[in-house]
Amino acid sequence: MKAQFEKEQSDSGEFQRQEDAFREWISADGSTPYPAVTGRYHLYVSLACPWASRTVIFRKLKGLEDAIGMTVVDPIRDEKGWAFRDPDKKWDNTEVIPPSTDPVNGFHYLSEAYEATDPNFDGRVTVPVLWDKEAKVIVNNCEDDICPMFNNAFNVFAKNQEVDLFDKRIVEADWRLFCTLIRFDVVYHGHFKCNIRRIIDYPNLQGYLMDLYQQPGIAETVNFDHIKRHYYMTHTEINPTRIVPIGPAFDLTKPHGREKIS
Ligand SMILES: N[C@@H](CCC(=O)N[C@@H](CS)C(=O)NCC(=O)O)C(=O)O
Repeated sequence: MKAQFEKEQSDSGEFQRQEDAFREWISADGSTPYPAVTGRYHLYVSLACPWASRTVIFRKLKGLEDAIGMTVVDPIRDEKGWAFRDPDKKWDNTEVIPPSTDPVNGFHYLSEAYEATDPNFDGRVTVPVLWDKEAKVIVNNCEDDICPMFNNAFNVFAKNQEVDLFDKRIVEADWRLFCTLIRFDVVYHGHFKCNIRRIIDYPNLQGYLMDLYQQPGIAETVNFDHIKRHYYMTHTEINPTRIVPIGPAFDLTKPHGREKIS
């Protein structure tokens, strides 16, 4: 079968994810070229993408919302890739919404950020992107780097300095798993046909998921509308009708019962 991304297919047919192209580091000590300066960097994310969502969570937990701006791309990706669209105009299978202008750079497509950084870039344009507003280049497009960078480099002015996200009770690995679990029943179970069981069928996993969801600030980083419209409307090879299901019905705000295991 022809792969969705032919350049990323191994000889034996496995998906070999492309290497992230930009891996520069923001320095905590103020050294150049990327000193940790408030207001200088901007995060481009999709709330549908699990990797990008991890950076959104770290930005939130470290209290970096004032220090690092953020723009959310439209959840639906067509052949031109991630685009900026007016969030009040919802592309919902009835009408194609043209791109709007990103407030930081005037971009219409995220590919313009890649182009500005490396005119020869010919890989897939992915989120998250950490953009330097001063140098006008992408500093880093790898979630594995951006999360620890947010955790360490900005401690000078982070509001939640006492929260060390890497060695307290809830650790980085929990947030990584959270971003997968939260998408499972909503998208992976139906759209990706991973349907032997749902997370909700595992009471301990569901309790764990709800416990993380109920941590301060986390629920507002989760956008089920974006998650569902992204997957069901972007992967037309899997869902040619682009119909987005209304369900499943669930309530992640119910008591999680996890105090029993503390
Ligand atoms: N290795 C990247 C992965 C990011 C990634 O694959 N993002 C997906 C969305 S979940 C994307 O932007 N895909 C664009 C495309 O496939 O065209 C990271 O760690 O940040």
